Amino acid sequence: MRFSGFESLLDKAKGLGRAKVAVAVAADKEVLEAIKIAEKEGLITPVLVGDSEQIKRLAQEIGLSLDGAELIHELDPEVAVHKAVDAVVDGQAHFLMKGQINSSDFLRAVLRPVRGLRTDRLLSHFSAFQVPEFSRLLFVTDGGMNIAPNLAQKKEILANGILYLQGIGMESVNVIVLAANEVVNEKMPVTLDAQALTKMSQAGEFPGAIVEGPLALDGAVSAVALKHKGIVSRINGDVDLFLVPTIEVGNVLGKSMVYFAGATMAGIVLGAQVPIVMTSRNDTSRSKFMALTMAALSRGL
Ligand code: COD
Repeated sequence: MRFSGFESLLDKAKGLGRAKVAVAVAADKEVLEAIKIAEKEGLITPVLVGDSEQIKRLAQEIGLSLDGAELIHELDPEVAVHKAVDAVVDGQAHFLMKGQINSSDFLRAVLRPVRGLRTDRLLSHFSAFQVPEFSRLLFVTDGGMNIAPNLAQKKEILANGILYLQGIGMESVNVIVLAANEVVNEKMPVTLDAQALTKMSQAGEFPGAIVEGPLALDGAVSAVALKHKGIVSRINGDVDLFLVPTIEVGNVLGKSMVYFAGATMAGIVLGAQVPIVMTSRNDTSRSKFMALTMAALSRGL
């Protein structure tokens, strides 16, 4: 099963009932607009942590009712993130969302050694893209958390992504380990890692997924490109998930889809005790709402 677009994720998430989401540094119009839509769709009730006067003013401006919401007043953004993590750890909220705060500061609070949200898994960023003219959602990992993962970390990042996609209903996942070309070359260490991951996949280490690489972007999405290059690929242009070599590649790939191709992006963090919504501060309210939907869907995985 494949997801044709975000609406199909939303349909699935609606069946799960409401969850409480703690929003770290919530005084932001796009964040609150996303909360408003998610609340209306029956997905969430919010715990809004931040400058409560500003939150109330913005809520009034966009017509968000705060009747069912909890407000935790905190003016200092760094302290607000910790209070939002506290709310999750203390069972006041089922998951966490990043608001108007820098990603690294947000993630450091998530990873704090005492009363943090770590597990025995590596945490990794995972994003979904709805690209106009594309018949299915595309997924990218990790363009937001792990900076330059080594082979063992790439394996964990991949496992997180595959587990998520299988958990939300995709029985088989086509993964391309992205590189600049298809030839394994020791001067390009990314290609060596890609080859190693492909071998692991062939040995059955990623059940329910086909992992192939190294492959360049064109061969990942186009059977015509593969034919021109004379490359045989089991995935044959039908990629679901891109494993990128570094955070920069993931970030540029994602933002290219958004800015050059008009895609909508939604990002979450996997591998923590609870789902975490982590979108870019520049993302639209629709992006943030879709990320909330993705996180809501992953409850219980
Ligand atoms: N999963 C689990 N534990 C982790 C992870 C992870 N992905 N990363 C670090 N840890 C643990 C380490 O094992 C260690 O115990 C502790 O956390 C601190 O590790 P450091 O010293 O490597 O971590 P930091 O605090 O310097 O950096 C961790 C960040 C996640 C903050 C850092 O990697 C980062 O800034 N990533 C990029 C975020 C970003 O800018 N994204 C932009 C796109 S929106």
